[in-house]
Amino acid sequence: MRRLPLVLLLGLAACRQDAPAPAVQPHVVRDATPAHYVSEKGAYTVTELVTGLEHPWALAFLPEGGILITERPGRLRRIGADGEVSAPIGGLPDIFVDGQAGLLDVALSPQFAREPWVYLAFAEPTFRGNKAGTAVARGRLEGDQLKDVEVVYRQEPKLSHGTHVGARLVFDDAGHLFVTQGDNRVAAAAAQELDKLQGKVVRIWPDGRIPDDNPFVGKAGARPEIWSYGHRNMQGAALHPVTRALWTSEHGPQGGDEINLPRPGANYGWPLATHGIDYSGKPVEGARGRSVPGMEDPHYVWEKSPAVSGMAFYTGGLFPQWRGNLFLGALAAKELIRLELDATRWCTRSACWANAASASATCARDRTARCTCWWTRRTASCCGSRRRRASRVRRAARSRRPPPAPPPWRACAR
Ligand SMILES: [Ca+2]
Repeated sequence: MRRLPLVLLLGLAACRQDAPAPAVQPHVVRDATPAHYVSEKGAYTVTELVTGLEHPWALAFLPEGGILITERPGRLRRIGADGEVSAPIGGLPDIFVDGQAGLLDVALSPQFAREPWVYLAFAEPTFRGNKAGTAVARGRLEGDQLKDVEVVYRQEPKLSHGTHVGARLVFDDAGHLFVTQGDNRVAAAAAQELDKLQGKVVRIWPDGRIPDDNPFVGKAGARPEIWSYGHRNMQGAALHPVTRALWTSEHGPQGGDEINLPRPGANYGWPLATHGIDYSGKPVEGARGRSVPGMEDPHYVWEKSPAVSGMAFYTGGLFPQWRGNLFLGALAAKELIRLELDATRWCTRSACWANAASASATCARDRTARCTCWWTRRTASCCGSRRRRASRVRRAARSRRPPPAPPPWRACAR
């Protein structure tokens, strides 16, 4: 029986949004009893390591061992290599805590050994304290204090009353920092407005400077921080381990959770294009349909929303059968979702999304061959019948029916 560290589950499943306040201070669980599961691909065990955390939201693994972990109500703690849980780390910026808003992501500088910056994504209050916007601060970790704390990015104007603030942090290989943001819910249309930062992925340098090659630099009426737009609320983001492209997960309204591969300057549709409906049961205000010309369709979409949150690609060696798979926490479904997807957009949706087994890894290994999974002998066999799948897609195209529905998301365990 294989053992899956709880830290992985904590990082991806994040937390329930209605979790009660902890009755006890966080502490290590001594002599925890492992729970055994059998998943679609392999068996594993889950062992509880720490209990008493309040809305644990994100993890960052320290190079010397140990973990930094955020609690959404505004606490950052260190779980030491010995498993002990620290008191809240001091020096954090002002944080707006209400509903979905609070302290969210944590990430380490890619040069952490030389520059021990800790980056925090959080909801920053207005000076009146009645609204919030997504912000990023960094500070140097010295013991259990953050020193030299500075806000390197902030969303202005701030429109959130505690909803849809994102926010995930991802560094790319060139050292840029991506920040995902929500539409603040009160401002869904703002996701289409390029003079606002709601509903956008932004790309900055870690000190807050704006890269010269951002897609809207020098364009009148557009914020130069913007990388992509038309997003609803992205709570997950990760770099693909091989293509190194940014992937994001996004909450739809009622239905229509999405995975996207944000490209510079592209429009991802919200609220004009969506697979979901409003919570009232009516169409989303302003929506024109599931797909709108000139806007990007999702790379993957859930018709029924599991409420996808944090995400990560599995690259470890402990579970070779999961290598290259995408894992997502799901707040409503309370699941850890495992998806097998293709590495490139070119071969997705109507064809390869139903691929099984090592399609993702195979695609990922050969970037130049594009849809390698479709043509290589190895993947053809792991995808099942290539001929049958191709036939299904062609039939769908001729009849003008939508392509075959993707398979239901796959949970690793209940
Ligand atoms: Ca979309």
